[in-house]
Amino acid sequence: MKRTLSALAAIAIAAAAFVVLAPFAGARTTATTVHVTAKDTLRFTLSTKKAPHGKTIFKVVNKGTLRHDFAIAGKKTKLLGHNGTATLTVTLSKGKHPYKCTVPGHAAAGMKGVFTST
Ligand SMILES: [Cu+2]
Repeated sequence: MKRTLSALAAIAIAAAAFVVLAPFAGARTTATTVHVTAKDTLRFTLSTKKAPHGKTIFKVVNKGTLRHDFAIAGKKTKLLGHNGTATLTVTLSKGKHPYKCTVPGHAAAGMKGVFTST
């Protein structure tokens, strides 16, 4: 009888732990993909400028003829030529993260913005 009770208690504790910890485990493994288009108007178009914090995957395509890159959170893609693509995976903390093209003059001309991690 005593053994059955402790076994039941162990199951109850395990179930409770799962309920408490599962949402955190889910947040850690869920990644958001953001599609980024670079254009010669010296602007970026993002499929979304806001996502839950954590792993964020930026899939960048350069639709311009000038060369562009995409930099955020201390990481950047290689320089992309026309129709060039790159994937940049970053782990973003909660808050605002500025992004930009690092080609001289481009960010100053408007090739920049702010991505918000919620
Ligand atoms: Cu650029």
